[in-house]
Amino acid sequence: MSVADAHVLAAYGRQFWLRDSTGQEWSAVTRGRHADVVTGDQVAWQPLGSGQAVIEQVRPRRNLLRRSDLHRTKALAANLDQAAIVVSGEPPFSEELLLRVLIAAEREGIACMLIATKADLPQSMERIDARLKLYETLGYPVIRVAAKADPQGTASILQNQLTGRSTLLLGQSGMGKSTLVNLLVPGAELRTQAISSALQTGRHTTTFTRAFELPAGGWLIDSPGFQVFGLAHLSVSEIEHGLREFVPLLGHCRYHNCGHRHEPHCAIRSAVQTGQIDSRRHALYVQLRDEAEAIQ
Ligand SMILES: Nc1nc2c(ncn2[C@@H]2O[C@H](COP(=O)(O)OP(=O)(O)OP(=O)(O)O)[C@@H](O)[C@H]2O)c(=O)[nH]1
Ligand SMILES: [Mg+2]
Ligand SMILES: [Zn+2]
Repeated sequence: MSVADAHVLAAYGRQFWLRDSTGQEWSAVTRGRHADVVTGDQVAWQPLGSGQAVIEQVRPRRNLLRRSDLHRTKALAANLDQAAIVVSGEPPFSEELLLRVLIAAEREGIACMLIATKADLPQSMERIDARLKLYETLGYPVIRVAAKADPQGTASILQNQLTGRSTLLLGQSGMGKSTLVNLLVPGAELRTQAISSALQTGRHTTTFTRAFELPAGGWLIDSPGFQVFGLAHLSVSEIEHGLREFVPLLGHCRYHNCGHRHEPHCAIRSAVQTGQIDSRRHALYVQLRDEAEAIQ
């Protein structure tokens, strides 16, 4: 007997949490050693009885956001409409990590926005405001919220952006991702605890990626904070194209293989000198390019 595809709500190591087409949820494993299943996947599956299921096959994905180092690729989530990078000034977010995420998402054609939280903390926003404005200038929507001080206002602003879409929340640990999920999805905390105890994980900081259905439709996916975000799976060209202000200038340097570092008559460096391109973004780009060239 064949059953309709299920939606992968959570992935933890080799264990998964599924929702079937009737809304019933299942703890699942994959058949054999194949474990290439990720939150947001649609899968063919079979019940094994007593709430246990087995995943037979992953359906083709629209996109797959991932990070990687030399040894391993980590898939974060699949079939996304957008990624929301959660940042705050307390603790100050890393612009390098932000850029890495933006580049990885660009490569997959996933739209990105920034959610800046903790507007209620003194100086939290002031500290990062100039940088946030830069990202707005680059065309990334930036949503400023205070989840703790103004939960209702925060919920209504975010509902506009999130309803009906599948959105991955990601960012460094402690930025406030889970706080936003708990605000927007009634019962999310309890749901998390249920899955955590079924999968035997910890409970405080987020330890695995999980999707929650939004009350008005769409999916909100919480993920564990990260401290590194490797781009070993990307080419130098993909990195260049991930800085959107670079794109119109690519191909305008004197040398077709210009690295935009020290080369003469470089369109990108000229734009940095005139202030048209932000010098900090350029410096981060050089760092990422050095890193990519060292391993390619
Ligand atoms: N003052 C203030 N504190 C906040 C706000 N949002 C979150 N916090 C606090 O920041 C801390 C971290 O919040 P979480 O939502 O757990 O952060 P996270 O991004 O999910 O962290 P990880 O799961 O470790 O990746 C908690 O102590 C929250 O109470 C906010 O808007 N204002
Ligand atoms: Mg969390
Ligand atoms: Zn150049």
